[in-house]
Amino acid sequence: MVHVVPSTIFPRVYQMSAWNHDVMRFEGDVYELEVIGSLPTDLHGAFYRVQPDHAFPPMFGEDEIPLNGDGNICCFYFENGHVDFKNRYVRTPKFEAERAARRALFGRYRNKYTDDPRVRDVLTRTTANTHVIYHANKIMALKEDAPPFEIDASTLETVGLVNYNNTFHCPTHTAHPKADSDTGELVAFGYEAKGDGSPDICSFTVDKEGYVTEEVWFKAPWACMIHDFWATENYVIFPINGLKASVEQMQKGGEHFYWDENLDHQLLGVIPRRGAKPEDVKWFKTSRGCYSHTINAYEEDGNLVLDANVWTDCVFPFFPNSQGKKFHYDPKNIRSPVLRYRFDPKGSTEVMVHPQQVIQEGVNEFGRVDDRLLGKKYDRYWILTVDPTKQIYSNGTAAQAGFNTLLCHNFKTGKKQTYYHGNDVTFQEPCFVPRSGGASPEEGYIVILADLYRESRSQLLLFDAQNIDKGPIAQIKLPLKLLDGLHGSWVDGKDVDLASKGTTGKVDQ
Ligand code: V55
Ligand code: FE
Repeated sequence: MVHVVPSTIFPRVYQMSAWNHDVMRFEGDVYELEVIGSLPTDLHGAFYRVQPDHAFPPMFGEDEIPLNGDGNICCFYFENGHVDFKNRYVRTPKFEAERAARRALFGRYRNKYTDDPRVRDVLTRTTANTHVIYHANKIMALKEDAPPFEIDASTLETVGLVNYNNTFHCPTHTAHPKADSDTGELVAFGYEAKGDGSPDICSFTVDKEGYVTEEVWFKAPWACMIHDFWATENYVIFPINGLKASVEQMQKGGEHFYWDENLDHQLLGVIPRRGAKPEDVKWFKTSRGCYSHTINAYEEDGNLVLDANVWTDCVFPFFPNSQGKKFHYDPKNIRSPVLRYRFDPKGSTEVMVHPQQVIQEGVNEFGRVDDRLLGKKYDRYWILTVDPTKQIYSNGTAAQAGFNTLLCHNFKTGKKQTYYHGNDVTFQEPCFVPRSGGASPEEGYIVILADLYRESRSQLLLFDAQNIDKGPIAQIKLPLKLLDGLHGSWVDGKDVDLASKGTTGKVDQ
């Protein structure tokens, strides 16, 4: 009898196409990238960023969602006016097990009940696909359902799971921790911290040596996706939205989250950053919407100032609503204005917190600041927006926003600058790069990936951060097209060296 091996073939029309149209599955190096324009020669460091990129056809085929791809990290290493590129998957237990089997063994996004029985005992089923950051001599790949994975800064090899020198006690870790540039601390949290569907949050701080120094556990009013948060000098603030976790739904083989369309409000959970007790948390009500990413926050005259884009409906249309219906709204009607909240953290929670100001109308996402100003008063943020007067390239997908424009907002002048690269181009998240030599805040560059669909290539654009409307000062050409990815970080050259643990493969040698 002939033994028939099922062929490896990815579904062509699937929910993944709500965002990522395809898979890349590529690992490799490109030495000495082509550069149009000229690079500042004192720019020394690396831009790391990650994309979800299914290594194997997903177990649930067309019903897969884009958040479940395997973390595939790339690095653009800059030195002496040269740029080298490297791309490598994170070696998670999931990636390794599926590679050995040459097929998917893990089921749905954050649903262990759908996994192949032979992988029930793995350490973690995370995909490590959401952010890459630097802290305490380590490059870390993050996903909010698991501890970080350390990545070698030069080779992109996976070093292993991070436990903060055995001081980390939470099974989950946000992909959006905030670094405090004054203290060198990393302010972070884990949610669903006592298991799938638990409303428990563990709010913690890692010091500059990589040890957990603050840790407080408390319960949110309900368990939901807490994808990002705000941190100021003295407070941390958790946005609580209607993307609720349901163990019942998971056990039925469904998604981890559902959208509670009957919820008429959201919450802001405020707790002191230092020395907090569980009973110190205060829950402020805010208007209906869907929190996703924050931009920045600070304290002013005893008030908290919180900036974020807030979606008018469920940010992820592929999660079902409470009736089990997916794609429950028309993505053309959704908006995501940038809002500013200002309220007294010591004030009454009986009073609803309304946004003080709409800073930017329309569809906006992936707002970033000069990270040295996280938690502090700041002048500028850079964000992706959709300019409806220009071509909105959607890649033929159901719900891709088509971010065609990079926007810089200046609070001090009230002025905005924008940049449109051309038709059939979409942008990925911008990242601020400080100018070398102790430059003042917001002096530096913006790096941003542009996906050139006509040429099937991606290009990393480098802007003078304060003059994006003048166009890129350099365009770094890639010979391949990356997928729509998520987040990334600029890491200074000396930190790249500190975070390089391997002995081989240094990109610049
Ligand atoms: C996001 C991304 C995730 C996730 C939860 O962009 C939220 C938001 C790539 O994974 O698991
Ligand atoms: Fe994110």
